[in-house]
Parts: sequence; C-alpha cells; structure tokens
Amino acid sequence: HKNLSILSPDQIKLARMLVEAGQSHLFQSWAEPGVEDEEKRGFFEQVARLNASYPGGLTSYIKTARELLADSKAGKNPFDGFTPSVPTGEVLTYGDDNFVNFEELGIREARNAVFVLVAGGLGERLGYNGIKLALPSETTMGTCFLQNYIESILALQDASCRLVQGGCQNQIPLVIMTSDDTHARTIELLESNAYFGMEPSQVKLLKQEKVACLDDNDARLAVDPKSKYRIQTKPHGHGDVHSLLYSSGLLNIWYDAGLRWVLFFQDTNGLLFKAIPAALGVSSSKLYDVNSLAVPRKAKEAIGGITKLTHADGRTMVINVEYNQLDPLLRATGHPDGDVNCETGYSPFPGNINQLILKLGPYIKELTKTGGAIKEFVNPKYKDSSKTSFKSSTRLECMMQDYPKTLPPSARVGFTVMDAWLAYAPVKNNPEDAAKVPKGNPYHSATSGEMAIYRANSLILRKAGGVQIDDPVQEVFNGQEMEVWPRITWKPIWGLTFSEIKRKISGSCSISQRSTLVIKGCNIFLEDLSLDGTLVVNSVEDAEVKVGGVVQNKGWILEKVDYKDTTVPEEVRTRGFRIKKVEQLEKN
Ligand code: UGB
Repeated sequence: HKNLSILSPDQIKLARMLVEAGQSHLFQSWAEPGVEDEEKRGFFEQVARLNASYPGGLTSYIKTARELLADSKAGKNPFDGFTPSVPTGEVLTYGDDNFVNFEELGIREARNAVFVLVAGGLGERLGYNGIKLALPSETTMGTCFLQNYIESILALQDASCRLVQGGCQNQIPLVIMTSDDTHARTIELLESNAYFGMEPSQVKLLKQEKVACLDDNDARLAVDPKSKYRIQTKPHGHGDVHSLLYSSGLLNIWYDAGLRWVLFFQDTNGLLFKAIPAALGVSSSKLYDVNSLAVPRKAKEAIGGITKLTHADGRTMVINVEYNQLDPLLRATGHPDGDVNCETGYSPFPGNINQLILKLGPYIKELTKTGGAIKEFVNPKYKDSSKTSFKSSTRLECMMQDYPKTLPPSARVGFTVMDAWLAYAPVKNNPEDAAKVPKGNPYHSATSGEMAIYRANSLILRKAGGVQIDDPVQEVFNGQEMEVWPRITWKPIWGLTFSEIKRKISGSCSISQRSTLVIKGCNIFLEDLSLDGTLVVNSVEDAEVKVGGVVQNKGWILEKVDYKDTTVPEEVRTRGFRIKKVEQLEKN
C-alpha cells in the first residue's frame, strides 16, 4: 500500500489483480517509496507484458495453473477414460502414381499457402551456441536451414505460379516465430543475407513471450532469483504460435487475399520440403481441416505418436501423444509391454514430425472461439512423494500439435505417413547423446541430418531418374554408425517433385559412391552422365544446360573430426567430418 503513490492508475489495477489472485508475496520485500522506484515501475512493465501476451491474462494463467497443479498432485492421468488405438490415415509410397498425383495437386495449391516456422527454441538437447536456423543443413553447399527453407518456398511459389496461365504474382508468406533467445539473431541472419532471395515484406517475425514461473501448488508466481522486482519466466512451448497468429491479425488478411492453407514446420528438418507437395495434395484432395505429417516410428523414439483416443463416453480424437506419455498410456490400458515395435519393426503408432497443415477458414473459425489458447500441461519436479514442494520452479507449457484437442467432432482431422528417408531428419541431439541412442533408432544429430540428405537425394535420383547409384558404405562419425551415400545435392529450384526431377534426367546415368554432385541452377539436364569424382554445375536462371559424358577426378573426401576437438568450429566438429576438396570439375 505504501508504494501506491508512485504508481499510475493502470499499474494500480495490475497490483490489485495480483493481490486478488493470491500473489501478495511478490510485494513483500519491496523497499519504501522513494527507494528503487524505477525497478518497481519496471516490475509493472513486465507484469503488463505477461498479462497482455497470455489469452485471458495472468488471472487466467494462475487459475489454470492451480487446476493443473492440483491434477498433477493427485496423479490424475490426462488420458483418463480414453483408450488408445492405431488410427488409419493416408500412407504414401514415394514415386507411385498416387504419390505423383498428390504432388501435382500440392504444387497447384502451393500458391494459396502460408508457411509458419516455429523457431523460438534454443535447442538445449543440441547444445549448439548459435540459433539452429543458422546451422548448415549440409556441407557441400553449406546452405543453412533457413536458406534451405526460404529457397524451397520460393521454388514452390515459382512452380505453382507457372501453372497459372500467364503466370501469377502470388508471394507465399513466411512467418517465423522467434523468442527472446532467437529473435535478434534470426533478424541478423536474414538481413545479412538479403533474406536469401525473398522479398523482405514476404517475411514476418512474431516473437513469443515467456510465461511466469510457479513456486508451489498454489501457483504462487516465482520471484526471479536475480531481482526481487522481476518475476522469473521460462518458455511456454511452440503452442504459442496459434495465439500469436491470431492476435497478429494476419489470418484475416490472408483469408481476404484468397489463401487457403497454413503449414507449420520446425527449425532443423533438411528433408521436409521433399514431403510438402504430396502432403499438401492430400490436404486439398481430402479437404482436411488438420493434416499432420508422420513417419514410421521406432518404439520409444523421441517423437510423439499419432494415436486415436476413444473415450468411454464415445468421444474420439486423433491426436499426438507425446513420447514420454505413450508408453505409460499403453501400459495402463491393457498393453503390458507398452510402446513396442510390431512385426514391421516399427511402433504401430506413426511418428509425429510436427509438420501440420491447417485449412485456413476453419482455423480462423476455431481461433475466434479460443483466442488461440491451446490445452496446456505442467510438469513439476517434486522434492518428495508428498508432492507439496518443487525442486525448482515450474511453468505451464503448450504444444502446437495439441490444436485439434478443442475441435468439434465434425472436424476433419487426418494424417499422412511418408517414408522417413524422404521426410524427416531433424538435428536435435548433441554427438555424445546421439551416440547413446539405442541401436536401430535414428540419431537425430547433425551427422545423421546431413547424411540423410545425401541418402534421400541418391534414392530420389535412383527412383525418379533411373540413375545407377552405388550402394552406400558404413562409417562411424562421433560414435555414430552411418550409411554414407554419394554426396548429391541440388538447389530446390532444380526439382521439388518426382515428375520434375524425372524430366531432367535421361539416358543412362551413373554415380559412384565416392562422388559428389552439386547442382546449382534450374534448367540443368543430366544426360548419359557417368560421374566418379566431383562435379559442380552452376547456371543462371534461364540458361538451359545439358550435362553428360564421363567425369572422373580425385573428388572431395570426407575427413573425420572428433567432436571434442575444440580447435575446429562447432558446426564442423558436431557433425564429425569436414569435406577436403582435392579435385573437382566445376562448370559455369
Ligand atoms: N520451439 C519454439 O518455437 N518455442 C518453444 O517455446 C519451444 C520450441 P524441439 P520437441 O517431430 O521433431 C516436438 O525442442 O518439442 C520450436 C514435438 O512436440 O525441437 O521436443 C523449436 O525452435 C514432438 O511431438 O522439439 O518435440 C523447434 O523448431 C515431436 O514430433 C520446434 O519448436 C518432435 O518435435 C520443436 O522443438 C519432432
């Protein structure tokens, strides 16, 4: 009360709201008026921000926190009353007629799409010092993830607009969700690279705020250990993307411009855009309100499982069940072995790769009801079994793939399973942890992320172009056993779909295992090419280039690097190799 005199009417309102919500402890050790007044005003600026960035404000946050903490203390199972079963969805096989048709449809729809990249996470499991979007996705071109994503979106835009008679001017919007941890460095990456060829107005950044930490089961907000005039905060999770999009006003602008699809994706999947055209085709032909991309998943692999949940009262939903919850849920519902591989060698529950395609119209309708709020969860680490106090403060969290949880039963929720080699190779684990991944499960490291690109490109040239490509050899990098395929890479503009790539290859082509092929141009046609070494081809936009004949040289060699060798840059040592360029043929 003593400090009221230094506060504005709005600040007094916020103070009253906190006291009424049982938060008077926040003011307990405040100095007398006249002492540290600036810090006190700073406190209210933070409270105003926390209040404004959460749907329903802090009162609502505290109320939900109390409910969820009570449930957690009581050991309430979030899936109470639900029985899991394996859902049915669209299962695609790369290159068959069905797949090719969906790709064609997807390219047609792409000019009506919007891409939303969630990139607010720091990637603690990876332990990389920079932002993950700036990491090279592979070494032959050194393209970072953000560049790869932007060039893929531009290539989609180009391919889609070419289908319109006379062309079209559509620019596919890209939204990037950042956080305080990633915002400035994301802007810097874009600005210092001329937005990788995108119009700056095509890219919008939305920054997520952190949420208040909670000290106890009464949801008392935690005071920052570094300052008594700050509330401690932590990330709220990628689920924030929905409320941010809603409050940005962008959804209606897009809708009015005739756009139809919103595609959400994550920060380090170098294969993703190989799967996008077909997946968008599925959404458009099945008129799915929600379509999640999935891949076959090894039991206990650290990706969520797409599951059908049927409640005792008859309700059903198809939803991601996070990896740490799937096993206990199965054990509690009559599957004593929990999450295990079936006769296919995979878990029967497809793995969620968190690539969601939402139909814009129904999405806006739903968010108008919810304000973009997503069902949250809390995961306190208790001191002991009495569950009365926490080891450290906790907070509410939410995940973007929980969006369907509030949808009415009439919503069309589906999923599309793709080959993992084509669609999913994230970079999440540091080398040490990756080396401990159970044998047969994917490493999800910088090494596996890069090797997966070479494998996918090799398989695509085999399947789409009939190129004779040598089998891979096995090698160990940073304790991880890898298949090493020829290092084949191309700019997205060269070929996004099966048909486009097929059109660019003719005659009898072959590539040896020790080879590297880098294609940096659009109209480059391979004809009777026999490559044993390294070939780099560059071309300007409209040039038509034919590449053929025998190319043989010493090529580029993979040189091993140990991740512990700190004299080597972090991006290089975490992948366990660098490329030594001994000899190549480079044609411009
Ligand atoms: N992210 C944010 O933008 N903000 C945040 O507050 C947190 C993260 P992780 P996670 O398919 O790969 C997810 O940490 O959350 C961004 C799915 O939940 O890499 O452990 C962050 O920048 C899981 O079901 O992944 O697991 C990154 O781009 C599974 O499918 C993205 O969110 C898994 O991803 C994901 O963050 C997967």
